[in-house]
Amino acid sequence: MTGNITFTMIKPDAVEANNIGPILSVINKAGFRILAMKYMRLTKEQAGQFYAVHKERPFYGELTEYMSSGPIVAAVLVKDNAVADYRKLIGATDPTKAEEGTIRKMFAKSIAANAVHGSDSNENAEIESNFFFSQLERF
Ligand code: IDP
Ligand code: MG
Repeated sequence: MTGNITFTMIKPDAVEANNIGPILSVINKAGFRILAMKYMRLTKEQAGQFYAVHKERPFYGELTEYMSSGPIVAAVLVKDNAVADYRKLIGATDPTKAEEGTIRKMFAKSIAANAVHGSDSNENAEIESNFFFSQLERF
């Protein structure tokens, strides 16, 4: 199957709320194929590495604490125009500003605990996928 990749995580709040299944269902119904997937918990150091681009932001400590507070689902998704289409499907960072029908509107609890991650560029989709998955884990 052809297409571009994007990288996503189902964040600790959505896992805790038993929303792994419902979120994967929305992702599949929107036409994304799962290329790789794992269920795991990040250490605070790993969360800090993943979000290193936000190191200087005031919420960095809160974000890395939160992202290591419980298990997450990490996945690589494939679809034509995957990065932009997935950003559209997840909605705005702040769920109060996210459009109806978006994953964050349906499942997010707050601007920090906002249910899912989605890559913001093809370059970051590659970097983020490589952070979590080897070639042997991609199908
Ligand atoms: P994005 O996930 O929509 O791309 P980014 O600006 O890249 O948003 O921020 C990364 C993550 O940091 C967000 O998904 C959210 O979990 C958290 N975050 C962003 N802004 C805030 C904030 O103002 N307060 C607390 N957490 C934030
Ligand atoms: Mg981002």
